[in-house]
Amino acid sequence: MTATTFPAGFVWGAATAAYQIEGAIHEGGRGESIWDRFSHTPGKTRDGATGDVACDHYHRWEEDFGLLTAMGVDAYRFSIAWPRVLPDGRGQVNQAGLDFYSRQVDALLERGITPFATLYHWDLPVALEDAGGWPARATAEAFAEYAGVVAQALGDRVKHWITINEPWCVSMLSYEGGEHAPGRRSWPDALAASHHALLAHGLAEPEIRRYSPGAQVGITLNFTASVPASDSPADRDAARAFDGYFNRWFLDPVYGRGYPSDMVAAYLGAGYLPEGLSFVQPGDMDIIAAPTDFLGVNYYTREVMAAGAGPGEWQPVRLDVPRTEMGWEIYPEGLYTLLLRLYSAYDVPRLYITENGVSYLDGPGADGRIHDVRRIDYLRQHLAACQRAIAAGVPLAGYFQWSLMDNFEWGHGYAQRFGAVYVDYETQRRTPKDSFFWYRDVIARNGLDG
Ligand code: IFM
Repeated sequence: MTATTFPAGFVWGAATAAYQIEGAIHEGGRGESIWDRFSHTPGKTRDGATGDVACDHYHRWEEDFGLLTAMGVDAYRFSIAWPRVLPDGRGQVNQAGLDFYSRQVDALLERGITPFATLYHWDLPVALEDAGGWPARATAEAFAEYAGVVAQALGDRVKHWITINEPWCVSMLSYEGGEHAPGRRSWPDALAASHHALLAHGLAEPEIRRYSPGAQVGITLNFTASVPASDSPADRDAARAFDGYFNRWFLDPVYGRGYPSDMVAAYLGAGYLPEGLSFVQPGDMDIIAAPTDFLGVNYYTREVMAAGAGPGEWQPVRLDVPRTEMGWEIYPEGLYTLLLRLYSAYDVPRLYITENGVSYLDGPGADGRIHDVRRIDYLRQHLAACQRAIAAGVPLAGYFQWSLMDNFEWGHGYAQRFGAVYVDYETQRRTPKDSFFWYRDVIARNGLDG
């Protein structure tokens, strides 16, 4: 490995998620998901956007796989829509749904592309939400059944599995922040949901291993670097509390440390745990901490934190710095320090960046091309951070660019564009952006330019 190349065998990939690209919500026997209901509720998404059609990937996946081949990726990270497989969340299996993914897996393997399957990227069947959703323990148990069904169907060919994508979003953003489906606003619900999302991961793992011998199984967490606004003890405490809320609350249990005691105390003090940790049953923490083969890391940005109104509270500080279309600061150093921390403090045996990328709205210019130079710059800086981390000994095994193509960005609808491929939603025409070709060249040379 030179200063600009990556280790031999480094896995280069691109990522998507079912609800963000598939569309065809009423086809192939698919059931309703919480995102169907949420996006169809007035006022929940920008311009009332829904995933009804999205990128129409359900019908165009072969064309989209052609893009993967043109990009030259080693691997493709996609998610399986739970309501396509089990329209009511549990019970009756929809064979057409399984077949849809089975065909895709075969097609990927024929192209020499390794499938990385995510089992949950937020499209919970509504029947399960109506029965209590993630705050209910039964949802974790249902997830384990679902994982077994999918692993039984695909586990002979899929050997890389991600159980849950971003449990912080599954719980905090969805059950307390109200910004994501199902849009609830309750701390007790969010904290119970966080436990059950982690438990779901732990319960699913043996199911996957049973039907997918030799598979690598992991979970994907999203991390936001938390940096104090000043060196004052109060600001440092605030940054530590935000880190506890966003990062450690999920990371620590997966790596056998249980829920961080400072955060348990803070949540108890704030009245967010009226019944304490009553949702934690004997044995749960061992199930959650069962050894995984890798950790999936999603990283985009940092938050700068100052002391909030009360002890352990934080207040984000908005620095006057360049930001992406999402309003997120570009902070590649945070990826480097995160990777080092995961390796040195948590002893993570293998890491994949399962998402990293950026939204900019660049569209076709007069020459018909999309000169998204800012995306190239963002990706280059973050890949350089990866490279530094690898040089420092971090066992980073791969990188998945988010996202293969522009898609439904949740509450932001279609007003954000994270893709390496531009999607014209009127015509569904796909146009690779300059960053697509740049990334293709990085992959081909297994390294950065210069
Ligand atoms: O689009 C999302 C993705 O679904 C989960 N991680 C963050 C991305 C950008 O917001």
